[in-house]
Amino acid sequence: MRVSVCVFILLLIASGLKAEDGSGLWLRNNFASPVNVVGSHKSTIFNVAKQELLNNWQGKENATINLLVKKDKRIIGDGFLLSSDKIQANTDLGILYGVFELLRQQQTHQTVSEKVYNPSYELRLLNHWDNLNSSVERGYAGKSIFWRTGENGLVVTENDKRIWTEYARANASIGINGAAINNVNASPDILRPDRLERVKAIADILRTYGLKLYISINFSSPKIVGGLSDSDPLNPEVINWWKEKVKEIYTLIPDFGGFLVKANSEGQPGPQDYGRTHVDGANMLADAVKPYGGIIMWRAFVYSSEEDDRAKQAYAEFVPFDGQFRENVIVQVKNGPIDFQPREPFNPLFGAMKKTAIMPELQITQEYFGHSTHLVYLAPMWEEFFHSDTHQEGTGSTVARCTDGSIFKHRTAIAGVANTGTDTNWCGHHFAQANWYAYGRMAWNNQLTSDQIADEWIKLTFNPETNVRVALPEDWSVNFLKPIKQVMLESYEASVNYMMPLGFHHIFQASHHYGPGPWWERDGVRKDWTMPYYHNADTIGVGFNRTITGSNAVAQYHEPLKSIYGNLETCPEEFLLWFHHVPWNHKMKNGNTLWDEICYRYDSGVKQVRQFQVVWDKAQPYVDAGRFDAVQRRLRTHAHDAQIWKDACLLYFQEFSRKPIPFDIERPI
Ligand code: GCW
Repeated sequence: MRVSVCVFILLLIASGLKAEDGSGLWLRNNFASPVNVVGSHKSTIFNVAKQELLNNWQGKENATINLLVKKDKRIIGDGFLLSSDKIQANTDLGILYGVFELLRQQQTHQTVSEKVYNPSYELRLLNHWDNLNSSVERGYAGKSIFWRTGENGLVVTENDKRIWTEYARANASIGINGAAINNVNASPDILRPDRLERVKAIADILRTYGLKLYISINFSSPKIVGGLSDSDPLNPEVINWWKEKVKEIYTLIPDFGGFLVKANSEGQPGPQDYGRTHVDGANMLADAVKPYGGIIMWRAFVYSSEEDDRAKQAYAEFVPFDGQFRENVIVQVKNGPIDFQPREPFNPLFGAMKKTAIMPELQITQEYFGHSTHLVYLAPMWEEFFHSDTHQEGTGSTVARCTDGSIFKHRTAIAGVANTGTDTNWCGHHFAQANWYAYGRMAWNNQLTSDQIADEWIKLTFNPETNVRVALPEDWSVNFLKPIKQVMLESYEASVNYMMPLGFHHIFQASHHYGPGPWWERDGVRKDWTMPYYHNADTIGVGFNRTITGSNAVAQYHEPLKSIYGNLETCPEEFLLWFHHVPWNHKMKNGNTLWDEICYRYDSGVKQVRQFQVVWDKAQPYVDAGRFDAVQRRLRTHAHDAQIWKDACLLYFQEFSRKPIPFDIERPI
């Protein structure tokens, strides 16, 4: 009996169940044609590249492909030159990336033409907010893939290795070359020898696909782990402790990437605890890792309740330090000045710190986008961010150009907060895989469009031809690809509409950040952790006055933005309530009053999600049952949540506007 169950399970696996459960991500090819691969180089990565080509070739049968590691000035870093019969790169990793690009073009039916592909950023990282007890902060896809609990939690199993290998492969396929594998709210325990052994085991596997390993550290480690009397960055004993610790790490992991640090932020310890500065803290660590080529990513996510406006603090604290950080320090800045909100203007630190390497931090995990329940494709938001013009070095100083080395010649890097976990499909929602994919693609090339990336991802992920070798239905492009891409492209704006249109921000229910909570406040809770702080609704109007008559956060933006944002008439409407406290009767560009416009925006968000349901239902013939049902179920909850957002926010704000809602509000049946 038991034997037959096993056989049955094996058969299921062999018959492609793996592809249907979503675990194959966008790497779902199940067959290959023969190909001759010419070229050799003694390295694991080179061999991995060769094997990938042999295992997945879908071009002409018995074609010949040359893999050539040879310096060429046109090729930068781990970039590559691709043509129909050759991949050339300066490094083995470049060859691997070239292989994946070639396979992608085959699987998406493109004609391969000769072209150089260079990365926008030198370092393209994932940040995992994984705790050592296996939970994941803001993780919605199961437990940590790196950390387990229990008596044998630190023992490296075959299953661990398999997951880490698949993880590394998926990342390499989209150009990601580094991972910080523990939460920025860091447990000091990561630096204890038994944990470092596990870190080494992970590094050994990630390396085979060209990923460097980084860890987040707790600034109080010298005191907590090392037993010193303090962790003052200017204390010679502390300096020495870090030096010794770094030596220990590099003995285990010679190509270790460096440290990610959240200091003096949300209660985390930091140099300010000892009257020192971010520069003192970051430079001390930078000196410790420097002999080994390591880097320090120092986060600028700082705010306190004493400030009149949380949005101003990072700029105020960091800009005065411009030019004082060591060359191997990179200041890591979230895309917006508050905190990964549905829509924020770019953080004014971008372009403003000219003598410091600045790296963007994006959030892939959907902390503020309905977790793993809502279907939200985030690439349009990132596209908007990259293209935002800071004007810092004249017109065209986009965030992309300020951070990718085009304007300022520093090290370049980018980080995305990962959405992976132990869920079979890695990300909880099948469409959340697209955000991991899109992040990697944009980190490689910050000029790719969200449209192109969605197109690629759908073809790779849902094309039945690449999954289980059935012929592509003739109407697939019209009836599946096109409408589903449309859903993805609209989904970001839809979620802004039903959650926080017109510049509203942080009106989430506290702590879990899932549903609405514009009313949320408690006695004794710091003000910037209550929600009316962000919307300031009263009988006159609503919104945060960040103009010269308010907090004057607009002054942190370079002209002409300062004036454009600062003036009610010129401020883009999507940021209206971000920068202004606006009267309910204010006339919008389309003639509606602000109040009516708020109502219509919320309503249109709900309608959009309901339309997504209609589109998905029609997609049924083109999707396997498992993934179809999973997405359909989630869309049902998504639509219901959108309606709750609309009703809750409108009924709440109506207490202040005292105006009728221009349509019937929905009530639970
Ligand atoms: O958005 C907030 C999150 C915290 C997170 C913090 C940060 C890791 O709610 O969970 O902590 O940002 O980015 O440090």
